[in-house]
Amino acid sequence: MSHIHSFEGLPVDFQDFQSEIQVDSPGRINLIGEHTDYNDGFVMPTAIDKKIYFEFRRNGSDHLCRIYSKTFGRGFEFDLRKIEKGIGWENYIIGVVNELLLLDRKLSGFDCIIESQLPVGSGLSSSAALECGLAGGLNALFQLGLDRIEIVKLSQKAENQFVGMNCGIMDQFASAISKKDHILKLDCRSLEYDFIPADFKNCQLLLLNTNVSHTHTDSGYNSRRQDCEDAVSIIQQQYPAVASLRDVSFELLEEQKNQLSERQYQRCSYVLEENKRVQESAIALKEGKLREFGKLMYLSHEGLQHQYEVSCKELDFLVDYSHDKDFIYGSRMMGGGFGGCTINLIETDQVENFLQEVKPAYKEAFGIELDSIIANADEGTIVKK
Ligand code: GAF
Repeated sequence: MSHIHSFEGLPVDFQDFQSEIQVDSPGRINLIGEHTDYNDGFVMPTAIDKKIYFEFRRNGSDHLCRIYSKTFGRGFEFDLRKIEKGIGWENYIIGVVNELLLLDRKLSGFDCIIESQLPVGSGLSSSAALECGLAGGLNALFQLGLDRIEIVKLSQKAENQFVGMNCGIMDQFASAISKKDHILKLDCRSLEYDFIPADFKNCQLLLLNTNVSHTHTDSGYNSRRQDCEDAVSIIQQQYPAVASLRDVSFELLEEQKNQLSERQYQRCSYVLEENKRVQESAIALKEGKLREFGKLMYLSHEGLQHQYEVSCKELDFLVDYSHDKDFIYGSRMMGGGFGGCTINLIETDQVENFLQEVKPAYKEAFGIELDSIIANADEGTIVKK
């Protein structure tokens, strides 16, 4: 028998909710550096101005936790003494609570109201926003003394262990650590980072949401990660010092090509090339060379489509559609893939015209509405008392 109980509608005693802590927890975009994080590589994400909002209060119980989503119009309650897996979004919440308990942090009963601006499955990482927002809020509510990096790590662990998605650290890091009007450049091995001004001059970042999600959390994503890890294990037989693809040069990969399957070789080539593109992109953006950065975005997409094989026909359609438009400097799929959004660097004064053209074209091709979001680089998790 499950100890997690779902309920519909706002509980009566939530109607006059006096919160002790409020948290604004953002979604993220990634400019470039896809599927590199779990290979100890480089990424360039930032939090955006689309968020999940939380309100927290202690409820006087030792063990009862009640969560209500205004967005879904329903909620659930669970018991701190009987942690077990739930379904769907419940696991991001219970997973974080579980990690806090495993760290021996003293929690007691709490109530939480959540409202989200992040479309689920769009690749804006509503999951990391949920995890980091919850962890940040409970940290403040119960004065747990965790720093931001600890929050990032435990949120990632919750997703790996409890949800079963072997994600890297990028999404949680971006959601928690970003700085308004800046792009993070993160070394996922050392966790060293710096900020690049998000100065896109006459351009903006436009997200096009395919509104498709072809695979469930996991299989496709986890199997790509497995391909990379298997390749590393093979290379390690001759080069034991190689701990991840970060330690593999282009020369070493060529030398090892015959030991690897064609698929493993393609996955590895993509990762090495994408890491190089991140370095080049950081320089291009710092120097304001937006066209150069845009070309790297297109190359990133090509690699994701053909070598890493995580794109899909809807994403490819949108990237192809942008290609001959001089006012679009770059376009690529963003995030884990198999659906979600493309990210486009587009001249600001062309956005409306372009949307009027691409939306009906997409609808005609797939029979699905295309949604659009202008994404601005924003601050990571904000906790307010
Ligand atoms: C998902 C994962 F959660 C990230 O860790 C990252 O690997 C990304 O896909 C691909 O770059 O968002």
